[in-house]
Amino acid sequence: MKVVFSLGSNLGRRFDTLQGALDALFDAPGLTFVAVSPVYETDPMGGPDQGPYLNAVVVAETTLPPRAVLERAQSVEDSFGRRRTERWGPRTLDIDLIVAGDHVSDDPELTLPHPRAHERAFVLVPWAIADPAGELPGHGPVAALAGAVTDQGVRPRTDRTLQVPM
Ligand code: PH2
Ligand code: MG
Ligand code: MG
Repeated sequence: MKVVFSLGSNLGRRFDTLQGALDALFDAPGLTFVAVSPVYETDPMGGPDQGPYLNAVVVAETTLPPRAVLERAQSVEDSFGRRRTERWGPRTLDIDLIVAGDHVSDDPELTLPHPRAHERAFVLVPWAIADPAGELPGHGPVAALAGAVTDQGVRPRTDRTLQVPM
């Protein structure tokens, strides 16, 4: 099963946090790296007044159930000092599970696909680069969705490239 993660950081050493998170995600068995997008500097969407984010998208293959993939992502967030406080507030690290194969679920703890992915340029634009043939169940090809979200302040950071995890 293919899984897609969105990584974001707008506090602290943002790039180092994204690289550390990428490495940590693949530290344990069960997830196999497929691709990572370029890094984008993005205007904050929603929430309080807060600084710009760095965002990237990671594609992996897994044999784990979606719940175990989510737990992996949350334990990586916790290890980077993530505090679960204000909704959409600033954070050192956010890892969102965007899709898990073609699973569809409205469980509030794990909604699949991610309920806002189809309208968020900071997810769609990097995802379309990492996985040009990607599909968002219920919404269609990622490349077409990415082309439809403009003016959301998503700029490639060509000076920073995430290393493929070892
Ligand atoms: N994450 C949020 C809220 N707003 N804005 C941007 N640009 N990037 C994010 O990752 C982001 C956000 C909540 O998870
Ligand atoms: Mg999020
Ligand atoms: Mg999150």
